[in-house]
Amino acid sequence: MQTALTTMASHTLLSPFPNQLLKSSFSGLSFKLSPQSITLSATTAAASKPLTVVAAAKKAVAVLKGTSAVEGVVTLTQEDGGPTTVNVRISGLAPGLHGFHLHEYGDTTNGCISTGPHFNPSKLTHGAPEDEVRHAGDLGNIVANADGVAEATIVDNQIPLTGPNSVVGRALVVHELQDDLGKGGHELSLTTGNAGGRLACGVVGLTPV
Ligand SMILES: [Cu+2]
Ligand SMILES: [Zn+2]
Repeated sequence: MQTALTTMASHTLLSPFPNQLLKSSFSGLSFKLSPQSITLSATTAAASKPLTVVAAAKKAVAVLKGTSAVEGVVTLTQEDGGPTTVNVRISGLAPGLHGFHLHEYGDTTNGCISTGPHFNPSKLTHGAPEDEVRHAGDLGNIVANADGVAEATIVDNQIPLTGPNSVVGRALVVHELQDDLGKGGHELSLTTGNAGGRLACGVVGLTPV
């Protein structure tokens, strides 16, 4: 804090503004501000644009758990209206492919069952992440290695962290079986990808950027 005060004092001396103005702007600053806040205030005084960019970055996290040993952590980050980057690490899986979706509700009162169907604001049928016709929540499959660990980075345009289709408050679910991406010919292919039981799930919640 001593450093911050010293910095402000030297800034005051260098300022071309009349003393009266300096006094009022100086007293308007609270000394309870963290160093980061002081930096933002200084940035705002110079140009307001950088502050807008800082405010638009969003980050969320989901901690996945179920009734078995399957568990994991998934982080979602989105910058300024761009795509959402999803970082996945889930352990305790059988080696191989597992369906991975964003489900409609962040409700786990009855375990992963109460998270409802795949998030589907456009009312389309189930598909692959790269398909035009897909649920917004269709994130495809993740692959567990021989140790039962699946790690993936998914970049997707249909699961924003802000706006009317925000996925904050909804849930991520990892499944027992491979998602057939709508192409398996099973009666469940066009709704769930026939991906079997829900092994673990977690509600997407905001976390500091
Ligand atoms: Cu699912
Ligand atoms: Zn789906």
